[in-house]
Amino acid sequence: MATNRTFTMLKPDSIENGNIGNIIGMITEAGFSIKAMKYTQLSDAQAKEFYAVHVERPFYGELVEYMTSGPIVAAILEKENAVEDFRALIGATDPSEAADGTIRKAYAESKGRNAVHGSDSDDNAQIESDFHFSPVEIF
Ligand code: IDP
Ligand code: MG
Repeated sequence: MATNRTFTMLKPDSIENGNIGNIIGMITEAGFSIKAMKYTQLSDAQAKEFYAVHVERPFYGELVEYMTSGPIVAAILEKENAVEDFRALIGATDPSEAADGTIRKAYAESKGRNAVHGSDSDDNAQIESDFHFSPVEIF
């Protein structure tokens, strides 16, 4: 069932580069409201589990190392058509292919260090939200 919610993480490069405020600004400016938000750091086990779908990919080890290298901001966002609209707002995985006006175009450093995560389906948005938040943390 579509929930009009998606899940995001501002990745460690966004925090390192001082872009939390700018990226949250782009997200709320685009009409998303914040249902949950947390400043945290992923453990090795959490990053491995979160990205388990990519375990066979050559970049998996690098991805886990990067995602555990510093704090992240995790959030649940709400808007009509949230998953699709948020993927459009963040842009292509590789910032050199990301459209003007997207978060990754503005702030990503590379295909690996690409500023933000966005869920790719309603099912994954639910799974990823549950991974990071308990019901009492969602408003
Ligand atoms: P997505 O984040 O746009 O959905 P995915 O293909 O699901 O992209 O990959 C998950 C994450 O893995 C990316 O956001 C990026 O951080 C990292 N990643 C993907 N492809 C590469 C690569 O070729 N080299 C290094 N890291 C990559
Ligand atoms: Mg993905």
